Amino acid sequence: MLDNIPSEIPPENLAALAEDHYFAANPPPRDLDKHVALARDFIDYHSSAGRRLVLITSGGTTVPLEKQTVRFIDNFSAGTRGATSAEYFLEAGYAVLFLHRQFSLLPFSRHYSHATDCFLDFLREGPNGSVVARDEDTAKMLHVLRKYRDARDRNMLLLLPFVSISDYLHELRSVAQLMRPLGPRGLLYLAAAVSDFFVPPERMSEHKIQSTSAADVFKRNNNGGSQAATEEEETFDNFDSSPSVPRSKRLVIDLDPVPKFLKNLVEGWSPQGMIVSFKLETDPAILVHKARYSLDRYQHHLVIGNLLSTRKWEVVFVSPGNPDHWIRVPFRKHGGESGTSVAGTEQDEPIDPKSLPEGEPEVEIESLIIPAVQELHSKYIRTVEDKGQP
Ligand code: 9Z3
Repeated sequence: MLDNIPSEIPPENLAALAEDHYFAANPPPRDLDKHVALARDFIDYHSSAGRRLVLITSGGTTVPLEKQTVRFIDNFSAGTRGATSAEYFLEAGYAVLFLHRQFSLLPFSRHYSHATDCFLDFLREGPNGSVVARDEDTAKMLHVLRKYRDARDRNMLLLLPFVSISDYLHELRSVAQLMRPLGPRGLLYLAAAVSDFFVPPERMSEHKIQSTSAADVFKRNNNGGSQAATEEEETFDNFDSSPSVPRSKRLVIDLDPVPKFLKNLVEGWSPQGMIVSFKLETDPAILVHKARYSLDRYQHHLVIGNLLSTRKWEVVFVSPGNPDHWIRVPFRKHGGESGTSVAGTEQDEPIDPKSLPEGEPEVEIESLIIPAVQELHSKYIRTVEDKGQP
């Protein structure tokens, strides 16, 4: 990506160089200016009210394979963590700027937008052609609706969408920079599942990647080429385990690593805000180690580690100078002695996913995460205000 770099450039400047190069080479999303204007008004409004404001990132980023994108790489994230956290932050008095993957779960509407919780299932036809909530769903729906309306009417919730990894990074950088006036009252809560790899624009096809060479033959003939309109001989090799598939019919995707911006987020984009990031792993043996590594490397104030399989049941808080702190929803061990329950911080190892009950936990873990983050944020604000710096 960055060729011919003089060897005497110190590593911290290299990161800045990689950042500049990335943002210059990858075009911003079409609506960036519009989003920045909305975010600026929102942030200024809450900043002058002296309110705390959290920027939540939520959902997965796509990795487009073509400029006119037909195909892209995606990930599992539905945005449950981000959307649920947003509701608890609002409950705690924070203004919420919700930077989310387009069409992923949103605060409040998430209760009625799953495939299994389709909103139409909660409605019935009322008198005179009206549409009403079913009697058994009315109480909950009214509760959710009131909270949603209250957040919107008091201008406490701003929703900004992104799609691709480059949209996400452009939006995050711009919005984080706008948060400066909030000082330590600004909180970044990075729950989006962000791709580590991408196709750089110079290697990205403009048009849909073709699965046959039929278009090449067509183009050649229309350009007055002399080759016959037959497919060229395929070369077979034993490059991988499926040598019977000709190389020219495979799609080999070569991805570059996304430059690591998370440190710049602290130092450059949002130097006074508190930064909380999530670390996702699938292997319990490395979770805490990787979360500590992220904390040291990126100098965030808190890294919340979670495992794909148990993320709704437990997370671990890793912060500088503190022991690892596990947060768990109470549950009864599946297959264990009857009545054995594990909760809170009793156990300092990841739970064995096989011991978890089937289905979803009764308590949303975000109802425990947000008050704990809020407490750390209060301490952070006090420290900054007392000492004049974080
Ligand atoms: C998380 O770890 C989130 O908790 C989840 C939430 C993505 C697991 P869902 O949307 O899932 O509720 O379905 N987010 C951070 C993931 C991530 O990409 N982290 C980076 C990493 O692990 C560091 S910022 O390297």
